[in-house]
Amino acid sequence: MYPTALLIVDVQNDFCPGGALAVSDGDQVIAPLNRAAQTIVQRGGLVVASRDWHPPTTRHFQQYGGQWPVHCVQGTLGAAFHPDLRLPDGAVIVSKGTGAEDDGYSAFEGRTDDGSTLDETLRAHGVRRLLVGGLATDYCVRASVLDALKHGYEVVVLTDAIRGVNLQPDDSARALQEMQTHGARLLATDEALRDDN
Ligand code: VGL
Repeated sequence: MYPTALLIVDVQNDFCPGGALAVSDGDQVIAPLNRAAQTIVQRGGLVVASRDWHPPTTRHFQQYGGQWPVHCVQGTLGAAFHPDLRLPDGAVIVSKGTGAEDDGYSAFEGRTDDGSTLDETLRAHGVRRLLVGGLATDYCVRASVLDALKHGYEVVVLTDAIRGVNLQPDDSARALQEMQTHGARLLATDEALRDDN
């Protein structure tokens, strides 16, 4: 049996209520993700947390021609993981969007502290199956899931552990549909953990 990894996407202060790019109910993903992280570690799996980690000047931001207000600037409180998120010892952090030209929506574009890609890290641990939750459904979760599928991972999206930006009201629903069409399974966290036994 290959180990499973939990990929926690961008559960950072700026994407949670009160943050610079708050996703509505963004903090509601934390409880199921904490449960999943604990269970995955107990089963010998890996927990990976991605973070948006932008330089102060980047084409990702509106004032430099991009789409978004300033958020998740490297080293700021807004870029920190939400204080209620419990990352287990040994969790791997992947930073993305670190370049001045780089949106960094997908965790597969990021690097760990030792410079590895997410794909290299997962392979090194023998991971074939990914549970994915976090923020935001219609951007970084979507992009990370589609990349994971392209890389050949089996992917389960944790439907109660994601929330979307929804610039258009149905963006998250469409993103979920797209992830499913490309081969992701959609399961509530507790079902996914049962299924992983
Ligand atoms: C995200 C919008 C802009 C995300 C990042 O983490 O999904 N969304 N930057």
